[in-house]
Amino acid sequence: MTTAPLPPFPAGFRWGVSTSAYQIEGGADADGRGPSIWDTFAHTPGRIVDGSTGDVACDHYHRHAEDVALMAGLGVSAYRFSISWPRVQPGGGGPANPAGLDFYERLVDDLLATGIDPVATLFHWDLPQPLEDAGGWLHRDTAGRFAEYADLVAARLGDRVKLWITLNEPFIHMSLGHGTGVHAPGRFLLFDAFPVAHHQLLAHGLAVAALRARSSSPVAIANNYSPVVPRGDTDADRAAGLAYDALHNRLFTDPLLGLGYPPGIAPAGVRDGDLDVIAAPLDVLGVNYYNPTGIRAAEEDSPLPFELVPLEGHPRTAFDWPVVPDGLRDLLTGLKERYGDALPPIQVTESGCAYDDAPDAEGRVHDPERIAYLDGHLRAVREAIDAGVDVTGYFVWSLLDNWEWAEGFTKRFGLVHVDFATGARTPKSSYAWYRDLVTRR
Ligand code: PNW
Repeated sequence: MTTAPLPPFPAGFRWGVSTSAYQIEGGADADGRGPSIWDTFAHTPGRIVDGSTGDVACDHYHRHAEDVALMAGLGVSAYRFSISWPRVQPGGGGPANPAGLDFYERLVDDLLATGIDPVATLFHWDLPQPLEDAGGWLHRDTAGRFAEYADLVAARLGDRVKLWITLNEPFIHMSLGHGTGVHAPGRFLLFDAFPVAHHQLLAHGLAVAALRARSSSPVAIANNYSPVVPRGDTDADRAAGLAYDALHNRLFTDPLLGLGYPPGIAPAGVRDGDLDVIAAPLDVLGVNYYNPTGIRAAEEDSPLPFELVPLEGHPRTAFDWPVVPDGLRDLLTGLKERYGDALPPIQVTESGCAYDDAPDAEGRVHDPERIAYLDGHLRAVREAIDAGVDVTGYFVWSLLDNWEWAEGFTKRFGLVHVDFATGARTPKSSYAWYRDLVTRR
């Protein structure tokens, strides 16, 4: 690497790494955990490209001490993990399973003892299966169940978690989980999936109130954003770009920040008062960014009003996602432009890339592409800060290679390589790079 050192970041900037429960924990039947929609989905033949499941994943449930030690070695100031709802409430309701909360309490206490801020996401897509059987996110009652679960978690950990994140990427959970069926629960509803947006947002708002009643720590939501690059220059292409932007980038954020649903998108089932619940003040906006999206008008016979087009002229990751660091800068400055003073401070809660990393003959894992990716995206964050956007943290997705949803074990996002046959962890060269960056600050 011959690039210049990264410019300084503001004092107190939070440097972190992210993971999620189903992707790393394993321990699927341990200590009273119940099934989630991802257990059901992964065990359904044909859903996961390599036929794998998260039954064992990185076995973090049994190796969390080793993983906290890896973070200590990395020198990060924060760790974003998610709490598995079906560990805490195996049936999706009722009293807590104490053993489930015990696990997260040990993790949180280990982190604090190591000087790492625990950042807990309450829902990273692993809905308890009994709630899905009762209608899942298509059913309004699921929002209330989520607030009860948030209350149970905050009653135990409210004094120690340093930042709460209610939901992870409600857009991806709606679109891939319920629109196109690529993710659990595997529903193919296309635009009939909109109630899933409203009920997740309602769940978020009710959970904000539940968390504030038990904890003085700040509260956030982590949204996925993808700046739209219009492709084609007809009016129909431009209209398609705006329609996709409203869907991906504004459907959740507009109501969260008090603007209501974008015109033309009105989920059925919105009741009086719901928008006030949803617009509960946020302390932090979590931004997950991977890549922009090329959009043009769809063919006449398409069920969708837009078509996604691959963006040419960029390096690509093993996911075939284009590497576009400037997209992150434009996203951050665009959020500031659109929402102005209503925009809370931002933390980039996920940023990272998949490459086909493998140990060399000496057992070392070299991932210069990941170093270049992170370097570029951090420069983009720095540029956004210079342009007046209040960005207060950055979390690399991910600490570990892990179980990448429908892609199973085929996509490696970690700073640490994991041999999925043995569970052995090997820090990659990007781990050393991020450590040097973080510890110099
Ligand atoms: C996010 N897309 O998911 C999730 O929060 C992580 O759990 C996941 O491992 C990570 O990004 C990498 O995929 C996404 O198709 C899944 O645009 C799909 C998309 C975006 C984000």
